[in-house]
Amino acid sequence: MPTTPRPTGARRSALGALLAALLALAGLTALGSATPAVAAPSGPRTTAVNLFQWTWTSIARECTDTLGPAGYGWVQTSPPNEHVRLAGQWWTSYQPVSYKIESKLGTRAEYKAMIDTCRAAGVSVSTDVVINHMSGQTGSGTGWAGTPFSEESYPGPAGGYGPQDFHSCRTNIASYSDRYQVQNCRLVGLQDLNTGSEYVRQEIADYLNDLISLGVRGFRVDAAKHIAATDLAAIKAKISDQSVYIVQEVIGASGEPVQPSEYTGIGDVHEFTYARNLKSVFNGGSLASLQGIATASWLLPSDRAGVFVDNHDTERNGETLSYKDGSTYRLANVFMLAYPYGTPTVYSGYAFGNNDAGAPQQGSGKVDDAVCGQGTWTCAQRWNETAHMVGFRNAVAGTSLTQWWDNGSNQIAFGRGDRGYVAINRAGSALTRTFSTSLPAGRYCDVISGGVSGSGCSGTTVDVSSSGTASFTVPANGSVALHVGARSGSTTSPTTDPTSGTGTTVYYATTKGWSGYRIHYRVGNGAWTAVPGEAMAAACTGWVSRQVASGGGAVTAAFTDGSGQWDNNGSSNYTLTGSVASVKDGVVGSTNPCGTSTPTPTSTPTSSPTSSAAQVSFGVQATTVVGQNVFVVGSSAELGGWDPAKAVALSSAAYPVWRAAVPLPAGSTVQYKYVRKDASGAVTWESGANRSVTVPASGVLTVTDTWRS
Ligand SMILES: [Ca+2]
Repeated sequence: MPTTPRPTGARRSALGALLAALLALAGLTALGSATPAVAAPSGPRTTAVNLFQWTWTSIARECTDTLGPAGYGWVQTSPPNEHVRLAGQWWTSYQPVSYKIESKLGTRAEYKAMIDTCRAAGVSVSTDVVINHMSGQTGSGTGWAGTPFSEESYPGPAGGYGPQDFHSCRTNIASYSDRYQVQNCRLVGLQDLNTGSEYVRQEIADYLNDLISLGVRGFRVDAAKHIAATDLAAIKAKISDQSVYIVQEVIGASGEPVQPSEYTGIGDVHEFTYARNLKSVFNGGSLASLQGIATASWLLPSDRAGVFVDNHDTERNGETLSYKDGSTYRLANVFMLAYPYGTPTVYSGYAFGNNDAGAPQQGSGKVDDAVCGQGTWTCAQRWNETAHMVGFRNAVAGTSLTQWWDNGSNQIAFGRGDRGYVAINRAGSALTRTFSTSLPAGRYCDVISGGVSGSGCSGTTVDVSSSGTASFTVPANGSVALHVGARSGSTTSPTTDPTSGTGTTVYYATTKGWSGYRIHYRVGNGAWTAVPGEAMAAACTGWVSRQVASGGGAVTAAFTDGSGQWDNNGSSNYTLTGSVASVKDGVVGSTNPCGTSTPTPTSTPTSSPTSSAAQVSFGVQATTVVGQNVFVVGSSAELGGWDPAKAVALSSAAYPVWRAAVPLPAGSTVQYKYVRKDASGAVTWESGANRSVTVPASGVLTVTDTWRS
């Protein structure tokens, strides 16, 4: 039985070896410049979080409570299939016994429920898949789900493997300079599948397709370096949905024959050199050296690099920073999420002393549900340095590096277009200066010390002048991050362009009872949205809606729950035109089903006030540009409790008045304000004091306000 069953590839920490690795890679990346079409995470939500050894039930809850609201696009789970039954160690997850989805982390039903819950929260699920090998056990045993096995004999439940399905080399990899050994011999005792075999390739593809059928949208391929790239490409070709996101564990190291660049035609590749460099720089190097790394010749191209500060292997072998590095680790996460390079994965596991120690678990080996604030779970995904920086990354998506500043050493600052600005201070004393930003003038909330709270900030407030300058203090070993999605109540005037506010507000009836609703569409002959399309928001009872920037063109659309169920009008799709379109039970209409006329005074009230559905119809006159939408947010739960992510979408059917009716507790008084969101999700609050309204005892109260710039 291996005591260290995971590869470390390069076990080098000396700076000299690191530099040698960088130089070696410099000559190799040119070979990897061919970039065939490979699916990348769609939309601005591109950041993943690896909830290592979290149970499926825990992940589902975290998607709803934290990941979705924070703006994470993906959650990567630990391997979900049957593994060896040993109590204690985490790495049993990496010793497969069968492809039955049943593990110490939960059942198949729980995995499916987790996927559905996460997707309803806007978070796609990526699965860590172990397909290079089976277990490292040489005796006979019984797997977690009851499947019997012995060395090179894994009978099923379906298909299964016998000795003919394993590579003939039965010794351990002894030399990483020998390509044959790396890809055909045993990785620390793990029985190596013959991935050159058509039968084995199909067995693996069947497993991946089973996961896709449950709603999985991405794969992290474990030990990909130990599978020949040609074998992995052949397996990928058998996948039922070629749009799934793939990121591969190929640990780059100096002088080795197998290099990450061989795998970029299949999907993204985890960029270990980047993570090692972050450790070197943040632990005594110079942060100023990070300025140009987005195009560094010794790193993979940005659009092929899966980047991370640490993962479950490197936090144990010391190759990278980890939670044990405290504020330094947090600063490295801020940098990764602020800087425009690669597709990031935030890592979150549990505190450990012994490298083999598993997550908190029961005597049977079944892992306990993770609860933040209890036990050893780090819950790093909830830190402001991660969760709020995911919001930053979403807000600045698509922008370039601007306004780089450094002190020649360990204090740096930079902007992302005119949408964000960050300052990182890896020095032992505070940094106070006037920074030059490209941000619009206004009052911003530092999202590291806090964030937007009501009409103000819960942490530090920073004013940006009309010339873009901002004077503030960055704490010792700390950071400050500002972005246009986190501005305080008084902001500059929103951009207005009344002539371009032509869109189509699409309503869809919720008669299907789906857990979530998305619209997948294109305008005219333009490009389709990335599958599964864009989320629709609750509009009024029985309806969801989304404004499509149609510019007056016809919209071709289908609707989905985001988890495999579709309404595509019997394969004909729906054609939607005009400023308002509704779809209910296959019928297209052109009126706003949530429309609220001025209420007629009820002449004969007969219903009991206690059972009445009192509503306030919130309306605000606001001019917008294409892609912007207007929401109402307020003090009550129905109005999102001041959380812009939970604000109620208003309809533009009567543009320039945006309106929606919201059921509220009869007779209560609520405070509210209007916010705009642009296409990237950036939030702008209207200025001034909170508004207030007293909900009637019954019926609908209509208010019509004017946006305060
Ligand atoms: Ca292999």
